[in-house]
Amino acid sequence: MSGSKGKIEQLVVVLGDQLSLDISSLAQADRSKAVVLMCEVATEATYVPHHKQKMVLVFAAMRKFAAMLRARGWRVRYVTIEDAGADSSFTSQVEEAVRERDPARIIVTFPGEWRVLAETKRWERQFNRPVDIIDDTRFVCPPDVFRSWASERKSLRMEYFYRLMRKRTGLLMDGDEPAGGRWNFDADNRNRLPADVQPPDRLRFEPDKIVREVMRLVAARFPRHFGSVETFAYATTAEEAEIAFQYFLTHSLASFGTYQDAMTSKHSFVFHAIISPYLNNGLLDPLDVCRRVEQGWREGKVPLNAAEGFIRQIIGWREYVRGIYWLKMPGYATSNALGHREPLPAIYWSGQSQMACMRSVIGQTMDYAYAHHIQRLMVTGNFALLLGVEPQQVHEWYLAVYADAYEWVEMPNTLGMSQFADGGLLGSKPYVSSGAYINRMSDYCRGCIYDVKTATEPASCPFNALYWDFMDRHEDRLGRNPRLMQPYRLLEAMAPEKRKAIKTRADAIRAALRETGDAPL
Ligand code: FAD
Ligand code: DLZ
Ligand code: SF4
Repeated sequence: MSGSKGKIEQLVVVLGDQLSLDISSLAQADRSKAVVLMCEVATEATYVPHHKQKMVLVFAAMRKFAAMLRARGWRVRYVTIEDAGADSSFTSQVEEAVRERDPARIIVTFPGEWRVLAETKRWERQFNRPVDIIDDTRFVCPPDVFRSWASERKSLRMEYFYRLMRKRTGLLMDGDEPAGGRWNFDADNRNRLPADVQPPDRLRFEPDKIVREVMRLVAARFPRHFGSVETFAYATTAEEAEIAFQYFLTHSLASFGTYQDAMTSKHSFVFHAIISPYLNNGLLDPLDVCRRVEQGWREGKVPLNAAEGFIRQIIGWREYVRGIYWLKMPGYATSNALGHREPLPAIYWSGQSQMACMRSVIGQTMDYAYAHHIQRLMVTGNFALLLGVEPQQVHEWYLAVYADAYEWVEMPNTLGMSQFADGGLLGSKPYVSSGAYINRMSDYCRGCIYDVKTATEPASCPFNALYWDFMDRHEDRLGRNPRLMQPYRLLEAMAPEKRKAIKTRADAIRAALRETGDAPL
């Protein structure tokens, strides 16, 4: 901890995912009159069993950011997790700072979680002084703009919101028209990874002294948290994050769109950017990365399908899920439209499964705190949805295990997009598939003990029986969905004995997962 004693004008609270030099709280503050408070606290460290690498990233990046602020003349009061008490929280640390420095006002940028916003809103009364909660200007769409967009329409489809964001930012626009004459080039982005296409190695940032210290600390204090700490290789400063982004621009962006949905056990990252942790904690600026991707296309270095696909993820999906989060919280957290109640199987925490796809995706999640979008959606998410796992348990898992997981972005992706728990607010149909989709988009099935072509025989791919059983169980709710006409027609045409065999196999899979922790043969 540091900072001299005595009354101050402003206490600026900078949270662990607000590590941007131009964050609105710092922009509003006066360096000569303010003390910046940054704190590693027990409540944040333990509200889910965060992946050890996520914790190393948060703490190391916070420590380095604090050092940078000091070098730029800010007074910083930094509390480490060793100094903070076992029941420390943002509020307990603000309370101590208020007691010691008696600030005239408290300034904080709008937090990324409803829970933390509720906490900051209590400070004004609790500490009897003004608290400015300022908009987070790192986002293109403020929550009230999203709210008014949503209030004007019945269906909140991302595609229309995305067009609005294209117009608002001017990204990939030629006047009022979308560049290339189309808003969306997704149809060009569904390829499997051919054997002769080699994605680049992941760029590793070797741990320096600060990172190594935090790695030791996290391993010692949080041994029961998810994942391993040894393979940590994330960037922990804005300069390093910039290098990571440039590496993506040079080595991966051109192929990003084409192989966006491809999965392979040989390469965990394919042509993905691996920048979400930095966009979400403030080390990279979302609009800046989009502008530079557009520039790559305008200079003829990047195909339009890749540039558009990438920009859509950031000003489309990323902004859209944040809008949904703030529109629908706090009720959103408990949504469970399909009434699912199964426990999350033990394989999600152990990674030990006979299913090659689950083993591979959960295994890389343990090693790198990373899986790309289709792995999250169509392997681990798909399996939990087919099984009927209680969505809140799925949400807790995703919030814990990925380095980029903060509730505003994770929850709508999990409860909405992946688990259909919001009943179709985010997606017009559930993202479910049998093993055939995984087989088409990956090499997992080739090395799997299960047979991806069968559903009811011994050693049949568990996704197959569970897929038809899911359709069967939810026929009342989903049977008239025009986007599910084809599977429901096939289900109708299925012989009753086959339907019964599917149910028997699906029940056996569920029972085995509950009892032994893995799917049966
Ligand atoms: P790329 O595939 O290279 O995409 C580029 C960027 O686009 C990402 O860095 C990310 O900022 C943005 N992006 C892409 N898809 C989405 C999306 N659906 N929502 C928001 N942003 C998106 N993303 C998170 O940042 N944090 C989460 O906690 C998170 N949880 C998820 C949970 C589930 C169940 C699912 C299906 C998706 C989740 N995502 C989450 C979205 C997506 O999987 C990740 O953003 C992406 O895998 C990050 O890897 P990347 O940087 O290599 O992304
Ligand atoms: C994720 C996380 C963790 C593990 N620890 C801290 C912490 O000790 N201090 C902190 O400021 N932030 C931490 N974070 C990120 C916060 O949970 C995040 O800032 C809030 O979710 C914002 O709403
Ligand atoms: Fe996964 Fe089924 Fe393929 Fe095995 S056969 S890898 S369980 S989809």
